Amino acid sequence: MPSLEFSLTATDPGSKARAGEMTTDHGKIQTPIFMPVGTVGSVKAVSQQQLKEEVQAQIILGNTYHLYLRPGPEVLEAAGGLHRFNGWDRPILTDSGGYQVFSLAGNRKLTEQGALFQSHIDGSKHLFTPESVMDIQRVIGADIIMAFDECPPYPSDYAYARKSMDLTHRWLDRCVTRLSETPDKYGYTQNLFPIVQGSTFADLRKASCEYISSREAAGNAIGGLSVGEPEEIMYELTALCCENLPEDKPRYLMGVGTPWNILENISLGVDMFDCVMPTRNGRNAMLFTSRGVINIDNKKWEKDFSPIDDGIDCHFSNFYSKAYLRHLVKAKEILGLTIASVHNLAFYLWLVKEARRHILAGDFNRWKNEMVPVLKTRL
Ligand code: PRF
Repeated sequence: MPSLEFSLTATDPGSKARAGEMTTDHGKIQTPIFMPVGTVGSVKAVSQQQLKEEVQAQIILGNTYHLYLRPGPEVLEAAGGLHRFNGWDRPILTDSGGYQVFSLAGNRKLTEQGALFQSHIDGSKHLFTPESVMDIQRVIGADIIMAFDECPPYPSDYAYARKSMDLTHRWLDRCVTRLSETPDKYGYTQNLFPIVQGSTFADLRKASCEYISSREAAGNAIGGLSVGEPEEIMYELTALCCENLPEDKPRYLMGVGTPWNILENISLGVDMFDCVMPTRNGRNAMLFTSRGVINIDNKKWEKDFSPIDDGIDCHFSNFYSKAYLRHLVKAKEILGLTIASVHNLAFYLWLVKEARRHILAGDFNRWKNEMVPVLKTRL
């Protein structure tokens, strides 16, 4: 089976931004792209139909850690994979679980073999290895699957960062071997993306990019950023990684970020993003709009009957008013969570679509510099 294809459509003359197109067996993805996070196989508070029609999502994310614990590989295998299980027939990417083990599980222990951890649901003990994580991702059946890595905390000292990076590289080799020994399960190709680590150390990041690039994967990810370091440091390291990763493969910056983080990182050469921010912050009354950031809890919106955002192409955002959404949030109505999540996701998808349009038009950098202060405005 042919693997994922990526072609560059245009590059921005004023920055390193690129517009491209990725082809998977579940359809095409136009880049730069934002991927809504559907941790347990569901984007919280948002239906698959809303993801297609309102948000215009092209690809969504799932988490190996969560799906392995619940519903578990047996159910997913019986369903015929996650696409069949949740009805999402467009591309899916799954994260490998290492990151979630370290942010969620109790009593975790890292060894050469893998990560021992206790479930955050019932305290049961489990071992993730590069091999088991590949096997689980085979069963889940995502189009893009992530290598098993360790994301060192910020700050980490040089010795720890180096040891951790070397372990991530050895784990990558075990992932590649396991994947080559196991066939695609559901008749379409699953593509492994390796992950660059190296904490905040330029020489480690460069070495990691070289190691990862030599595996000639269909795409490459940048991990270990947006873990508490200052934004300027993140941008420096993203720039360095983009310069040292192949030009002709998609670059995925994991777990980033705010709308302005996304525009800045697009300008450095990143093609793919995911983050819980639009959904998680949306459920906590924070709205991202084309005019700036809104705290919908604030009394100032009580009688503001204007649309949530008439600057983007989403029916929910154009139809429901700020005052009505504020009322739903105050009354803890379930619909409030849905409207806030759909709007924020639609806004993120609108933002990357606009970025792509400006890259194609050749004026991305000028637009980005105008847009960033607008996006940061507290309304
Ligand atoms: N590794 C993996 N998933 C991740 C990260 C990582 O470093 C991050 C870091 N921002 C988010 N999600 N596997």
